[in-house]
This record gives sequence, structure tokens and C-alpha cells, in this order.
Amino acid sequence: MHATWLTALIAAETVHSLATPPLGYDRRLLREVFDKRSSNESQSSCFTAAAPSTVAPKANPWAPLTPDESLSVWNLLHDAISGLNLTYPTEAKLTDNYVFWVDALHTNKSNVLPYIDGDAPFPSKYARAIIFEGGKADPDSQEYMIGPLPVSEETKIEKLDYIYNGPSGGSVPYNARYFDGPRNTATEPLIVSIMSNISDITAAMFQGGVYYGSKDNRTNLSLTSGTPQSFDGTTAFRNIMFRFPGPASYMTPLDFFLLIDCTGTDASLYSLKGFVTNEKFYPTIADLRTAFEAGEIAMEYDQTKDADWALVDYKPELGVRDLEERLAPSTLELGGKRYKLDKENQYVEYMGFSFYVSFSRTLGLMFYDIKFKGERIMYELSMQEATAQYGGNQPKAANTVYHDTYYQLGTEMGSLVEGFDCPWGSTFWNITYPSYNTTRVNTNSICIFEADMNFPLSRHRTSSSNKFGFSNFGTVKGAALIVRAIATVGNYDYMFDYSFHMDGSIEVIVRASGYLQSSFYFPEQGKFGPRIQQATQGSLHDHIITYKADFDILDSTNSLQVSELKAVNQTQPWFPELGTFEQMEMEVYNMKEEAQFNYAANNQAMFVVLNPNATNIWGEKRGYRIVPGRSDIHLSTLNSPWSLKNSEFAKSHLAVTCQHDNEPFANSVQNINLPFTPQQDFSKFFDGENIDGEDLVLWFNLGMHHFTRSEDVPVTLYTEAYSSIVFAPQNFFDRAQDGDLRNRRWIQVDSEGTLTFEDYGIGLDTCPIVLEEPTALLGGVGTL
Ligand SMILES: *[C@@H]1O[C@H](CO)[C@@H](O)[C@H](O)[C@H]1NC(C)=O
Ligand SMILES: *[C@@H]1O[C@H](CO)[C@@H](O)[C@H](O)[C@H]1NC(C)=O
Ligand SMILES: *[C@@H]1O[C@H](CO)[C@@H](O)[C@H](O)[C@H]1NC(C)=O
Ligand SMILES: *[C@@H]1O[C@H](CO)[C@@H](O)[C@H](O)[C@H]1NC(C)=O
Ligand SMILES: *[C@@H]1O[C@H](CO)[C@@H](O)[C@H](O)[C@H]1NC(C)=O
Ligand SMILES: *[C@@H]1O[C@H](CO)[C@@H](O)[C@H](O)[C@H]1NC(C)=O
Ligand SMILES: *[C@@H]1O[C@H](CO)[C@@H](O)[C@H](O)[C@H]1NC(C)=O
Ligand SMILES: *[C@@H]1O[C@H](CO)[C@@H](O)[C@H](O)[C@H]1NC(C)=O
Ligand SMILES: *[C@@H]1O[C@H](CO)[C@@H](O)[C@H](O)[C@H]1NC(C)=O
Ligand SMILES: *[C@@H]1O[C@H](CO)[C@@H](O)[C@H](O)[C@H]1NC(C)=O
Ligand SMILES: [Cu+2]
Repeated sequence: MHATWLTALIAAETVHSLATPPLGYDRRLLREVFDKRSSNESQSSCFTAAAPSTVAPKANPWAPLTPDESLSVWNLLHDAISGLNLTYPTEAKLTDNYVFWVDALHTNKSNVLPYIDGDAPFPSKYARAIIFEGGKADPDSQEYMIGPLPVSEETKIEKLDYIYNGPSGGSVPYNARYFDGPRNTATEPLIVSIMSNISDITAAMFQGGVYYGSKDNRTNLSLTSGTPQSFDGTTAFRNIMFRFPGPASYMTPLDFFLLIDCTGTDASLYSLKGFVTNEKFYPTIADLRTAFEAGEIAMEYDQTKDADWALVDYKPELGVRDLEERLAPSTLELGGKRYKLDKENQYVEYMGFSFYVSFSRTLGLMFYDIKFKGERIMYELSMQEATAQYGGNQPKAANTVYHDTYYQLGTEMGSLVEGFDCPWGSTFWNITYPSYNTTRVNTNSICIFEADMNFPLSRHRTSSSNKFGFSNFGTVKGAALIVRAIATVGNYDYMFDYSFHMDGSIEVIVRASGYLQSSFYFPEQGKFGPRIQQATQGSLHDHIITYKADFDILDSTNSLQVSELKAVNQTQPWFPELGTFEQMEMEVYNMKEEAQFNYAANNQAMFVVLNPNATNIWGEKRGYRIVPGRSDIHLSTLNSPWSLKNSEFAKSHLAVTCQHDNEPFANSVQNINLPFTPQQDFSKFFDGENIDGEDLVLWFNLGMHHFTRSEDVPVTLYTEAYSSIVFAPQNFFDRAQDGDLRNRRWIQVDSEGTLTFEDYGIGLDTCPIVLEEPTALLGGVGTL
């Protein structure tokens, strides 16, 4: 490899950079642009040599549905013999039965283990389908399981109740079900009639802004309403906020809210609950008009109509930075890819690690059977929910709690830009999921790459009195394999990273960028966030990202050991002058029962998942430690009505339960509209079961308290908005797993003072200085 070649390559990459995709893009169009671009890239990039292939030991039993499977499930559901009486979704009305979505059903662990660890047959595959049943006398949303697949005489359609612990299993009351297109459409006439009536008022308040309906060409306000839209499924409501439309409408909110009741499937019964503006409530149009005519309603600040300030494009007016025209440093897998893939089975091998990848339309990436050097560490590692809860003295912020699985977070994982979202030369995988009777492809939406950690994994220089000041000097390269996807769910771009480190540790990281859901600025509302634009306040909120880690340290018999650091007063006879003195010691015990718990104050407790029946060579129990990282938090409010009992998983740092086939998920995807009567109540998992020496599951939260700032404009920055956790071997091995790595340097000085430099044949050919002149580079002890 030569420097000139590298320079030429970098120049080529610059030329091939992708133009900014058009705003307000059609997703299909964007996909085409990306596809064309990636095929051009594969002709020109020098780093696209595919990863070596491998063959998974077993076919992937967690795989998503294939296009054939999902089409046959779709056809079966729509066949008259199913008795489901389904209408094609794009033609459906509220009072029809139609499919919301279809996905693979989570495979029971009890069926998988005998297959992956033994000779049992491939576990039967099932689909799950959520069907909106507006055609029933008591309309609801009902979930079904369909299997076994492929569809045959034996395939049954059964109600899927067993994964939920709420009162009605897989049934969600109509008023709490996902607020989809038909429900939106049903509320439109009421909204239009109200807003047309007061168009003179909104025009006076908001620079001519009016709403006559989303399709009316006079309309120049847009609207949004968040969740929850029901508390218990008996009623439904929309707390609507108006904004200026455009690509950055999240950043141009208006101080005008319309609250409506939209209970039931008969839209003629929907009604006005009132208006809110300037922190006052007006129950009727007449009340609003009276206040308006009395001059009590006027805006102190104008919202910006042109939101160019909120776009992530080049802003030359910010100035020029010296040398910034040069290409920034990049991770390049210069030595060739060091991981192997079985693409068909979505199976990965890297530096002793092996694991399967799967995908769910709601949860996104999932990892199964994570092993290191052939020994199982985790059965499953998956994201379970991305919650965000806001605060503010107006209906939208106060009312907003998001569960992003409700919006099918997985399907929002979109194309990644090579060289920016992921390093040049990364492996890109597609995501596929059923969409009605077809299968949709999000191209290049998962990337896999090995990255330089840019710090050594380990290093030491032993001191000596010789002229170099050391006798031995070892340093080991730090690298990790990262699997990444970015889901743009409405305003936010959540980046999910799963890192597999050389020493056997596993790191989970989530980052957030994208638009704030902001509010209209009021000078006295600083307690809900700062002013970030002329008329915009960044709304205070929490992000809580819940994950499941089904540890199987060697096997499914595990315990959760706590080592609490205690300050104790004691005496030591050889220090008589001290009498009683304080020092620390560990109190070590296993947790006995399922529990939701927090990290100890000052992190003075270590939590280790271990196998009570396996010891290392030193007789210590083999385990993995839970190492808290950045911003491992839980929700700030534990008793808010908007997240009362449907967000229990977000209310502690950690939780541990016994693994059960009927408790695969922390949440249900339509739980958001049921805070009082959840379909899935995570707190019910904790029913006193013993966890000591059982198959246990660790649930953990990452996130951040989003103290918004003007630097959230145009979008939140990944540098600050991130959270992480590490799972690190704790007496799992007999010693650190770095001794077997040849990507290291070992420098010795013998008794004659001769220095030798060992590189194990591994180096960067374009930078040979170290090999030629080690003494010059190392220097030694000297005086100036
Ligand atoms: C791909 O390369 C061809 C040939 O150089 C060029 O005509 C085409 O515009 C490129 N497409 C994109 C999307 O860059
Ligand atoms: C099927 O659903 C439609 C509404 O989509 C309804 O009019 C019809 O009565 C239903 N048929 C049966 C047999 O339930
Ligand atoms: C507007 O609303 C007022 C108060 O509800 C009502 O009296 C009036 O008839 C409405 N006007 C129109 C044009 O709908
Ligand atoms: C809305 O449209 C009207 C009529 O074209 C125009 O006068 C007004 O400036 C527009 N207001 C906004 C906020 O776009
Ligand atoms: C809006 O629609 C009306 C009726 O369809 C049409 O007459 C009018 O020209 C349109 N106005 C604009 C600005 O497009
Ligand atoms: C991703 O999907 C595109 C379009 O269907 C296809 O051309 C491409 O080969 C797929 N890529 C991978 C890695 O499977
Ligand atoms: C999907 O359904 C639509 C509407 O019924 C039909 O027009 C289309 O042919 C179907 N496609 C497939 C692949 O079955
Ligand atoms: C140790 O003893 C000192 C002096 O009595 C006391 O102040 C301190 O709180 C004790 N520490 C602990 C951990 O009990
Ligand atoms: C595992 O250890 C537990 C307690 O440490 C013990 O009760 C149990 O019998 C052991 N199981 C096996 C299979 O060795
Ligand atoms: C999975 O396990 C649950 C709970 O034991 C059971 O009800 C369900 O039928 C199983 N599902 C399949 C597909 O075997
Ligand atoms: Cu945020």
C-alpha cells in the first residue's frame, strides 16, 4: 500500500459524495437515489471487498418473515375461510376490518434451545398480525398468531394473547388502538369546521395562517397531536397543536391548541373540548371569539415562516474554519475485513465472537446467541422501547409521551450514508418487512464495520533505571466490531450501536439527533426549557431507551450477584495509633427475587450476572459485569397520568426477571394509549419469583434527560446526546483476553541495553518509520 494510492483514493471519494437529498422527499425516490449511488460506489470504492463468508452452525431460527411467507400469510388472512372479513387497508373505513401490520412472531426460547444446542428440529415459525376490527359490534384491535409456516393444512389463525398480561390479552379497545389514516381522516371534518369558523382569528394571530383542511389550497397551518390519545380505551381525544408547515415544522410551533373528543367509530359524535392559547383555556368558539374581540389574544412574538435556520445544510454565514476544506479522518479497514458473514442467516463471526442478527418492524435490530470463543454469553440482546416524555404548561408538551415501537421504529431504519453515517467500506445490509401483500426493502439500512478504538486496548511500560527508562513495553491495538442502524421516528434520529470489543466485552450505545419537539416561547416558562429561536422554546423531556439482555452465561442457570462497597470501622493491631479506623470492603450476595432496581448512589455496587456452577481456574464464579456508562437514567416522573402504568419499564435503571416464553417483551406496541389499563404492565413481571440460579433476563435503560439548548438548533448533536452501557467479563476468563492478539507492539531492553522491537509482522506499510528507527521514536530518559 502506498501513500499516493491512498491520496488518490481519498480524492476519488470526495468526487463521489452524494448531493443532499431533496427535502420533502418521497421515500421511494430517496431509496432510488441511494441505490444508484451505492451501485456507483461499488464500482469506484476501493474498500468494498466483501467480508469473507462463513456458514452459520444452524439456520437462523429468529429470522424475519421471507417475502413468500408474508404473502402467504396475507393471502390466508384475506381468504374467506379465515372468517376475518377483511377489507384491503387502503380502502378501509373505521367500520371495516383490516390488517394493521404483519411481522414474525418471536420464537419461544424453549423451542429454540433444543435446536441450537441439540438435535431438535428447526422450531416452527409463526407470524403475528394486528388486525383492526372496526366491523365488530364492540370494535377493537385484535392480534393473531398464524402458523406453523409455511402455510399448510396445519396452519391456524389463533388469537395471540399469551404475550400480554393485561385484562384483554391481544385485544386493544378501539379508542386506544393505533391512530392511523382512517382515524385521522374521521376527525378532519370536525377540525375543518371549527378552524374555518375561526380563520379570521388564526389569521390575525399567526401572520395570515389558516386551516381549512389538509387538502385545501388555502391552508397554511399544519397540525400535530401526540400520544396518549386515551387513558383507558373508554374515550379518545386529540390535543392538537398548530405549527407552520415545512420540513422543520417541529421547530416552528404556534401557541394554539385545539382539543377534541374523538371517541368511537361514529365521527358525527366527535366534539370540541376547547382551545388553549397564551396559557388560557376557552371551552367554546364563542369564548375564544369574545376574548379575541376584547383584544386579549395576541402574540408577543411572531414565529418564523421561513425555517431555513433549522435545516442541516451548509451554513457559510457561520464562518470558515482553517483547513476545513480537507477530508476529515476516516476509519478504513486497511488490512481487509476481519469479520465473516453468513448473509442468508444474518450470522456474524468476529475475533472470537459469533452471533445471529434479526429484525423486527417494531423493535429494530435484535441479536441472538452471542458467544465468545464458543461459549454463550447472551441468548438475546434487543431494544424493547424508545420512550420520550415531555413537560410544559400547554396541552401538547404536557400530554406527550412517545413509545416509538407504536410507530414501528424498525421500519423507520433508513438508508445510511457511506463515509458519514458509517465508515467507507462498511458492509451494508437491507432491512425487509411486510407491507400489505408485498415486502418492502429499506436498502443499506444496517451497517457492519470494524472500527479503530483510537486508544490501545491495554498497555504498560515497566520502569527501569537503564537509559530508556523501561525494560518492557507492551501496547495492544484497540478495535471493535460495530453493528449500527439509525431510525428516524418523526423528529428524532436514534442511532443504535452494538459494539463487540476484542476483550469479549459488549457495549450498547444509543445516540439521538434530529429535531426537538419544541413549543412556542413564553418568557416566563423557563422552567420548561430555554428560548432557542425568536418564538421557539426547546421543550424539556426525558428519553428512556429500554433494552432486554437475556444473559445465558454458559447456560441458562444464572444468578445476579451484588458486590456493595461499604465503609466500615475496624481495628488493625499493627496500627495501634489509629484505634478504630474506616476502610472499605465488599458485601457480596446474590439477589433472591425478581426486582426493579437502580444503580447504587456513587455507583458503590457492582452487579454481575454469573453462572453459579461454573468457576474459572482460580475458583471464582464466571460472570459478566454490568458496567454503567453515560447517562443511564430512568423517567423523572413516576406518577404522571400520561405514563401511569404503561411505562413501568422506564421507571428504574435496571430490572431482573425470570425468563418466560410468555414474557418476551417489556412493552406492547399499542400500550401508549392505555396508561391506566395497560395491555402490558411490566411491573406485573415482578411477582416474587426466585432468580438465584435461574434463567434470568436483565432489562436495562439508557437515555438522557434532555436539557434542551440553543445548540439543539438545527438538530440535537450526537456528541452530547448519547448513552451507553458495557457488559464486561468478570472472572469469566482466567486472564484478560488480549494475550492472543498479534496487533501489538512489544519492546524490550536487555541487560546490555539493547532494544528490540517486535511487531509480529503487522503494520501499516505506508508508515514504516516505527519499524526502521524505533529508538529515535521512543527516545528514552533524557534531560533538556
Ligand atoms: C453513476 O455513474 C454513472 C456513470 O458514471 C453516472 O452517469 C450516473 O449519474 C451515476 N449515478 C449517480 C446516482 O451518481
Ligand atoms: C364484513 O364487514 C363489512 C364491513 O367491512 C360488513 O358490512 C359486513 O356485514 C361484514 N360481513 C360479515 C359476514 O360480518
Ligand atoms: C361558528 O361558530 C359559532 C359558535 O359556535 C356559530 O354560532 C356559527 O354558526 C359558526 N359559523 C359557521 C359559519 O359555522
Ligand atoms: C397564508 O396564506 C395567506 C393567503 O395566501 C397569506 O396572506 C399569509 O401570509 C399566509 N400565512 C402564512 C403563515 O403562511
Ligand atoms: C385553489 O383551488 C381552487 C379550487 O380548486 C382554484 O380555483 C384556485 O385556483 C386554487 N388556488 C391556488 C392558489 O392554487
Ligand atoms: C438490497 O436491496 C436492493 C434492492 O432490492 C438489492 O439490489 C440489493 O442487492 C440488496 N442488498 C443486499 C446486501 O442484499
Ligand atoms: C396486492 O393486492 C392488490 C389489491 O388487492 C392487488 O391489486 C395486487 O395484485 C396484489 N399483489 C400481489 C403481489 O398479490
Ligand atoms: C466510623 O467511626 C467514626 C467515629 O466514630 C464515625 O464518625 C463514622 O461515621 C464511622 N463510620 C462508619 C462507616 O460507621
Ligand atoms: C448449580 O448451583 C446451584 C447453587 O449454586 C445448585 O443448587 C445446583 O444444584 C447446581 N446445578 C447444577 C446443574 O450443577
Ligand atoms: C410459546 O410459549 C407460550 C407459553 O408457554 C405458549 O402459549 C405458546 O403457544 C408458544 N408458542 C409457540 C409458537 O409454540
Ligand atoms: Cu431529546
